Amino acid sequence: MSSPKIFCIGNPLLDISAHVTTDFLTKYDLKLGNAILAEEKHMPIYEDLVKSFKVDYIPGGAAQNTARVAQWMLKDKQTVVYSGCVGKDENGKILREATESNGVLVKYLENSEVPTGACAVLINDKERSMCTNLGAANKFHISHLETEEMKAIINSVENFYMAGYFLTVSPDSAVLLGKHAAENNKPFLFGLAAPFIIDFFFTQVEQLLPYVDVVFANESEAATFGRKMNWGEDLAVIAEKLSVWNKVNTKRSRAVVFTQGPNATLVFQDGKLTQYKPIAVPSEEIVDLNAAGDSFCGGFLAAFSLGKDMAKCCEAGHYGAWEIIRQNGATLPTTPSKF
Ligand code: 26A
Repeated sequence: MSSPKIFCIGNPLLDISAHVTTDFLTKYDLKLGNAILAEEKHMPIYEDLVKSFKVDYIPGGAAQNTARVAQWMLKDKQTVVYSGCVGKDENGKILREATESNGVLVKYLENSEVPTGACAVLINDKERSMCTNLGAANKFHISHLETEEMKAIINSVENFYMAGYFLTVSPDSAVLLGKHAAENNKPFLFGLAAPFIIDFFFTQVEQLLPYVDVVFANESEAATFGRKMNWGEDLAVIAEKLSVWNKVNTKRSRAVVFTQGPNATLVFQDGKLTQYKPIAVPSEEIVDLNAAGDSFCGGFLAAFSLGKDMAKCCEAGHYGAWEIIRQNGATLPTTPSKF
């Protein structure tokens, strides 16, 4: 066991995953490739899903997936710490057991009033649509990071990772960690997570980005960000502008990392664009693309925490994604990482 090096924070969710018909997606007005927060009209979906299809319960939550993949690739137990809020219930226990059994040091806040959050993952022809009822995850509070135990962990870790989804819950916690990272010259890595975060939580994104050293986005998040900033449509141009946009810690240049599914990953840093090819995955080997982005970030984070260069970090990210898209949801392979 080593002392934790990477701090991840997010919304711990239990994924209720099923292969569904397009009629089911239409019934709840859900689109493939999208992730949303459940509104009143979506609430019956969780029961309906269990009644109508064969479901799998899989530990989820974007940053928790990233934490588990990074830990699996780093092997040395408790290199990764993960925090977020769960309910005091069976689903909270399931998440804790799953994440701890992967070797992650779990430091949940627990809430006795609200059940653990759930995410309906609706798969259709390998694409997915996600509908999240945050539940207890929405009860995360900055005071949890101000306990002596958590302060000691935050002071001792070397890297921070968060997905944009957490900005819907506790943006002040995000900024607290961002400031700590910048003041102590520790890297802060951040995934934009979903277009709706950029569309509807842009103020929070703008508040956090100055502290961010590595930004991850897929092509649709990158394009949404570009539109929001009036930076046009060209991903290379958006990456270039974002790489120098509002940065607090000037001791580190910002790397902007845009994944594009099977196409080359674009990286813009220090005035230079570089492209890295992912591992080709024949379509018959793909189980589903759920958590592909999270696992790219997990692999990248693992290599990054070991001080590897950008080529190696992207190679590790591609490897993480390659493994996870050949599994159901964010399920880790039972075999050790080959990285
Ligand atoms: C706030 N929202 C909507 C969310 C999420 C989320 N994780 C945190 N917050 N909506 C979906 N996810 C997770 O994304 C993973 C796939 O990338 C799902 O739980 C799923 O495991």
